[in-house]
Amino acid sequence: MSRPETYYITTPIYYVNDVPHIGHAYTSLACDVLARFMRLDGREVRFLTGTDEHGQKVDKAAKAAGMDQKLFADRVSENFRALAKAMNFSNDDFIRTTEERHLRSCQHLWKVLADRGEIYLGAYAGWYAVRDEAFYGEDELATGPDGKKRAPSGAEVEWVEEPSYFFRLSAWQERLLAFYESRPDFIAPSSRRNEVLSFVKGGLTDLSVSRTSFNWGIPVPGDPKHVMYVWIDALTNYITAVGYPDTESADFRRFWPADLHMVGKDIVRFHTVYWPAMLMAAGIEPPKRVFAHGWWTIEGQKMSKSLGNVVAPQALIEQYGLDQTRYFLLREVPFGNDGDFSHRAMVNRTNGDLANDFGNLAQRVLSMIAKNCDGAVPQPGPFTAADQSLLGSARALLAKCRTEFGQQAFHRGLDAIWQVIGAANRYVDEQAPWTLKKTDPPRMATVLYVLAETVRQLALLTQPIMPDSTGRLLDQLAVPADGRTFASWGEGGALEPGTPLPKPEGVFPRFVEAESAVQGHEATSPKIEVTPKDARR
Ligand code: ME8
Repeated sequence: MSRPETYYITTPIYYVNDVPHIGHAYTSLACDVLARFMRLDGREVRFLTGTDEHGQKVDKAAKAAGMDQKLFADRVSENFRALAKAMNFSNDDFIRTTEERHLRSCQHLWKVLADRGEIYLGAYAGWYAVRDEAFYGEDELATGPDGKKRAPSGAEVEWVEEPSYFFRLSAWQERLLAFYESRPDFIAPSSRRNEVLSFVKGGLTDLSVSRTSFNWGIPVPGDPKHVMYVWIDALTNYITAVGYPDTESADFRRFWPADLHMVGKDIVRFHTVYWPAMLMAAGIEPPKRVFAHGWWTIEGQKMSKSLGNVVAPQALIEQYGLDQTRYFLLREVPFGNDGDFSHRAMVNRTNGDLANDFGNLAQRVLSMIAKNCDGAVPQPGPFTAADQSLLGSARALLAKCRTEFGQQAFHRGLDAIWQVIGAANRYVDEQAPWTLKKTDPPRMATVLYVLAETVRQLALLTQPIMPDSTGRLLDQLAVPADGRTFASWGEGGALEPGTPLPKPEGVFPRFVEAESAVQGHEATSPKIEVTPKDARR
């Protein structure tokens, strides 16, 4: 048997100066959904996340906390592991840049670049923003009302003058442009691609890649007064995790180049300019794609510690549920755009899309089967055009989602799925199985079979987004563990008439309790009852 195709996906590694918030959860969630989708679709997946632990920003944060840098990093890194657990992320690895494997990898890459003449010693004199861990040209800065110079991100900059090694980035301008030209899908969405192209066309200067004014970093081989610039260290994590410097290792050969680096729009330049240039300079293939998603604000405001509006994913999970949080984040905003988080929107998605639409569909179908079909998958008769139309539209969803998720257009995939959920709810109303129960029981059995089969496929396909709830739904349809991948899509995995089904129970509860406490919330979605009326007939 031939080995499955691979899929290597990465999140940014997060700085350990901060508590994890929904911004971090968002990027990793998008990766988790793709990783789960690809596994279900038969790929051998490597999903990597981790923490970025060196550099001046972490050094300062550790000092402010009065702690040893490594102990500080150990502690904060744990919070990101806890986030991954709380969010049910299925990462295969969690890398920390303070690990031995990473030190080896970074120092090796450095030596390769130095041996190839891509790195030289000089002196840096210019502006640096610790918050962004980035160098800025004078022309990029603005002076605020307080007289302080600031980077485009709003971060304060300071003047830095110190001996430094440089990477010959300026020599890579034309080769980078040729690379972007040959790989139209390398940077997505296209707005970001245009931004990067114009930045590179504007000319590149050599990049300072070492610092001497502090020591919290990986020592430069042969010149340990220098520590590597934190971004060189950080980006290298993506190859460390697949075995670099052993480029002949099975992992490296199988998983590199990565299929996708998922990042936020704030760090596009590092991933699409510096990183491919460094890799090409070292004779390593660049990743296949970088997707930069948008920025979350909170109730219309920038999320910040000073405003006290940082949303902790754990708080949302407690309030609304894990899968509700996962669904909301990916559904609410077209992936790639900026989005605003509000409790009202969260309640509307939880109650509208999940409880009313998907939950109610599943619940009424399963309850009717439990009551009227001896608690077993009903035996269908011949299918009518309406039956075939519903089954056909459910069946078409996998191909649609392969395309949309493959382009990271989660919102479009989900929209297509919810259209089928809507169609299935209309079909229930039109077919009125509660009436057929009296007038035509065999037809009722067919209708309920068509619906159960539709729910099975909807549950299969939404597993990557809502693994827990859909798992319980598939349990209620008695779908065996080995029948839950996309290999069981369509007729091949269809429900077997006569299979006994467990007692149904709702999986998408309505958010009621604190609803009145949600500021400004009006009940925009119709109330539903916990046990739908149809089910009691
Ligand atoms: O930049 N909305 O780490 P970081 C959406 N260590 N996403 C957000 C967000 C928001 N409001 N805030 C943060 C670093 N993010 C480097 C990365 S990679 C080799 C090194 C997400 O802790 C988004 O993905 O500052 C952003 O790119 C990332 O967190 C920045 O995390």
